[in-house]
Amino acid sequence: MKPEQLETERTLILIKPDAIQRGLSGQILARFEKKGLKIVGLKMMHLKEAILREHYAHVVDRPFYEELAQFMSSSPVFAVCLEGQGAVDLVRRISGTSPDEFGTIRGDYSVSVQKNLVHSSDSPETAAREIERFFESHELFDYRKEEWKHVYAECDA
Ligand code: IDP
Ligand code: MG
Repeated sequence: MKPEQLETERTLILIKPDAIQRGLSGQILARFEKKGLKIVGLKMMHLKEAILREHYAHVVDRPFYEELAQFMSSSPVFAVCLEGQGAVDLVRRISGTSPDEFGTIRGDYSVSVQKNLVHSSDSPETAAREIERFFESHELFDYRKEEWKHVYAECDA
């Protein structure tokens, strides 16, 4: 399978402050890398109020929002853009949605509904908006991932 023949998509993760404080960022990133996803953008950012209000607009009126905003701005995060076939759904499933979902990042390393280590985009439309929110176009890299010929088969195209 030639990497350029694949139809891939991009998604966004945030490795949250609790993951960095707990020394788990490498292990978290490794889970996505080991599944064959390509890192096309990666940066450390200290999130401030404006970007958090935009990113968490869907929960801004919830009672936990202030605590969430404090947590997410308490120390830096890693914003990472990942690419692969069906990447949005795949990355969301590797991340998990609750601390009870063993075998996922949240299930294996977290116990909190808030301090849950990793954000991942929940649909292709959200992913496109979130990638634009966290990355300038020149911060995203188009390159050939040689490993992909060992990751995908022709019948997967
Ligand atoms: P998601 O991260 O699984 O997509 P969302 O519902 O989009 O979950 O919520 C965004 C973030 O808000 C969660 O990742 C978590 O950190 C926090 N959060 C969600 N629900 C609660 C809650 O009930 N209490 C406290 N924090 C919450
Ligand atoms: Mg969400």
